Amino acid sequence: MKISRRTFLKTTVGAILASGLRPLSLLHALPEPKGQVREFRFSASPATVNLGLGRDFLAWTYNGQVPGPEIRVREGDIIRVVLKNFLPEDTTIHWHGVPVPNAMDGVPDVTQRAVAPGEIFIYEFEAQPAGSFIYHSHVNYQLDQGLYGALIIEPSHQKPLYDREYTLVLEDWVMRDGGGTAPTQRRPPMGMMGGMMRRRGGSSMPAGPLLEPLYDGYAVNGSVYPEIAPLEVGKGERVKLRILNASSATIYDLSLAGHPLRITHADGNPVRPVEIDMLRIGMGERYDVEFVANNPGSWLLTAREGGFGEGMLRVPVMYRGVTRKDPVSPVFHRGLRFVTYWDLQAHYPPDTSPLEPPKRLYPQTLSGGMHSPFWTINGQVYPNVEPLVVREDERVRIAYFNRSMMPHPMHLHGHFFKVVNPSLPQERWIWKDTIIVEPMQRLDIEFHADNPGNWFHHCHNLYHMEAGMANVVVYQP
Ligand SMILES: [Cu+2]
Repeated sequence: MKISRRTFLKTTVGAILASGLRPLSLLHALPEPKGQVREFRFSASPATVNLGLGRDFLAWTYNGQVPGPEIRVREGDIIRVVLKNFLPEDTTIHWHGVPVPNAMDGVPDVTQRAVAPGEIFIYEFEAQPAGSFIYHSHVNYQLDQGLYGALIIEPSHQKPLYDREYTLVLEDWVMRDGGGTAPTQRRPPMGMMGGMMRRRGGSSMPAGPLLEPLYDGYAVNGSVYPEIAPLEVGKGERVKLRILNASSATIYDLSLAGHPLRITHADGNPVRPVEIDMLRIGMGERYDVEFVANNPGSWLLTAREGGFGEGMLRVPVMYRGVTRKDPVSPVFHRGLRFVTYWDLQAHYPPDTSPLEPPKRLYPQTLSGGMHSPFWTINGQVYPNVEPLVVREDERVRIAYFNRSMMPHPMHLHGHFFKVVNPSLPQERWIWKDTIIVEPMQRLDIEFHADNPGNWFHHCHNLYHMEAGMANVVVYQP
């Protein structure tokens, strides 16, 4: 049933229409899908934004705002996004984490021809499964220029067990015209010149890709502290935070003063709840956490200084009726409770995955950066890479080995994968779609090849991806 819908969507929507055509007339002939159709109209266009600190600057936006509008639908709904490109260059939208049909995945030259200036493209797919996701452009550095937003799929039948919910989109910003591509200081590759040399200007090495910028603002939902409105909570409430890291090159270690956090979902997938004091979240990762508001006051959710999060990201949490002005910061002392991927367990393990050992093994060595402007997988720079060939219904293992001094949040399109954890039975291995491979770490994942097509697989540090750290999973007939 799922297959036929995929095939159906592939053949009927997604056509690039000439500018000015009314796209809806094309769709009137389609049979009514089962879920409710939720239509959104997105204009990708340059716009002046102000994230705080009194700086107006020109960013690239969906509908004139950063982040773009939150898409919130129910599981089983049909999401239809009519994208019109008002930018001076090609664009696409990728639905990060959602296993959409291949033609809807939004990767230029892999799943579609990019949407040229003035063109319209219609994305349409079933909202499945429930969870917290991100949408963003998959062209050039557009993610770091402002083209991203939250995509929330609510469960179809399940009453929320919390009293209040907030979506927090974490964003690293160059607050100048052009965002991440603005002429600004660049971070040299780790290890080069002892990591101390700063580089000015919009380019990096001669003939190389852009190096990541030194960011000058960390925003949450488009506002930099102290401009950001406090998250208001009531005493005794159970509060859910959907934390989405839409940053291009920043990993955060987050802690909320006065309250432990309970992790309930990793990349949208339920995990056995675990109480922690600090949460590490890489680019492209999402965590749902909860806390009980039982400690009235004015508090801060903060990223640790000196981590990869630079410590500048702050979100105030304020109890109703509390007037205290200065919020209390968390203290990042030793002994804070945190978890690794191997401490998490799947909560409702779906049993779709065959239990036989994987048919294919792909070792993926991550390296580069030190003496070259490129980042590589197995020494190869995208697009000059060998594909990861799979057949439908196979179980595939990817063995990462990070031979560099930088963390790489690796992301596989179109599939969730299990994180291999030898100390747990397979049905307890957690499901994710993005995973940080730490410096010099070895880490394995396995996925079930159940979504035919060509799927991008890459580091979610945008600057590593653009510098070559990507390849493609290809289904062989
Ligand atoms: Cu990377």
